[in-house]
Amino acid sequence: MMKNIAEASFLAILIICLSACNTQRKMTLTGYDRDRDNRVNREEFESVFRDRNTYSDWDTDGDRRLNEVEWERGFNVYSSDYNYDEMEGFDEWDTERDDYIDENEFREGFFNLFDANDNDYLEESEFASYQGQ
Ligand SMILES: [Ca+2]
Ligand SMILES: [Ca+2]
Ligand SMILES: [Ca+2]
Ligand SMILES: [Ca+2]
Repeated sequence: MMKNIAEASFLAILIICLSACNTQRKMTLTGYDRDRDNRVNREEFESVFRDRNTYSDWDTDGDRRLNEVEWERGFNVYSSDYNYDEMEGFDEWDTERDDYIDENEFREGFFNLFDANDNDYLEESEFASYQGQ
């Protein structure tokens, strides 16, 4: 009897561990996919940036906006895997045309960059390219 209980608890622990491990591996998207539709919309994407402090990492002089130098350096340092030539330029991201990328433009720029199929959602494969940073 004791043996059965021990076996059962062992199995239970194993199952919990396995599902926890799975969840962790899939955290990349599910952690941010609040409405659980298996894709990340612009609103959900916002929290990715908040969690990671990406914008402040790029904003090296801390004035809460990115000039072109900071923007280019950011890509070189943090997104070296990206082919710079394929990216939209600084001017494309600066939709308000004030020569700075504010946090909103930054997020939008990244979202558009990752949303390879332009459907306004980041699917797991698209999102994974961000996680690879
Ligand atoms: Ca979602
Ligand atoms: Ca700055
Ligand atoms: Ca701007
Ligand atoms: Ca997409």
